[in-house]
Amino acid sequence: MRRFTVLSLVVLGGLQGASAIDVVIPYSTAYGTNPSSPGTGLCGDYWNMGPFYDNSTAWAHAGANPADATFKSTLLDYPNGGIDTLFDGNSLNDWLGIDAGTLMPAAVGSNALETSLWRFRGAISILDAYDQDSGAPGINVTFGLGSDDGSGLRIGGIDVIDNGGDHGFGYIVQRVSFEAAGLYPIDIIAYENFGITGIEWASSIPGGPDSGVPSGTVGVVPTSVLYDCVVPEPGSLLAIGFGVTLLALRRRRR
Ligand SMILES: [Ca+2]
Ligand SMILES: [Ca+2]
Ligand SMILES: [Ca+2]
Repeated sequence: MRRFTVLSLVVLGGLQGASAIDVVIPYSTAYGTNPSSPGTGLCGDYWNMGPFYDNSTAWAHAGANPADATFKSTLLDYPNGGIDTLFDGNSLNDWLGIDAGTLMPAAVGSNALETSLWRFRGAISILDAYDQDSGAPGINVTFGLGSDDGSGLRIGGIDVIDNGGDHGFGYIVQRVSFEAAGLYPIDIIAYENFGITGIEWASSIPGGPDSGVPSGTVGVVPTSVLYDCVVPEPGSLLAIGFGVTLLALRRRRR
């Protein structure tokens, strides 16, 4: 009995220690400095596919197969507001709520929610003002990702939250340290297997609605800090950067 107690304490201590360590996002992963105009949300992709039981399989499917539909995600809070989940008999339109009108092709909106895969891509604008902790290095921002079933958050290509698997609605919270202010790539996956489904992406950045977000965060990540996927992937950004450099060199030679 005593041995069990000691072991439990060690396991608990280990978990608390792990969650207290920031995930560091280097500035080298950023697209560059912040845009001057506010963002309008992320790009959403949808596949009528599943079930998935881990994030790597879901991400691999999304990477290898064209989406069945696309939409604009102004707030990653589906279903909208304080309700965490909808029954799978509801339609994709019901679930997307305020963003349903952007679904292309629109006919896909009548699909039921059972066995669905979603991906949300673009960029997030990080300002010095978002720093939660002046005593810790970098710009410290807390993110929470809640889902039924699985979900995952990558920033700058780095795994920040793995809330994967087949499970009821629950949040995982993780603090991040951004090396500097700038525009950082966002990639979020979510999938529904059976029963009920929902996703919410919360943070310590003010301005978004409080849809019942967890401690350490203040609301859903606000639309104004999110930029859609016209922002190039890091690989193509390099290509564009290279092209611009070539142009500059040619101009200089003239
Ligand atoms: Ca909600
Ligand atoms: Ca700090
Ligand atoms: Ca479910």
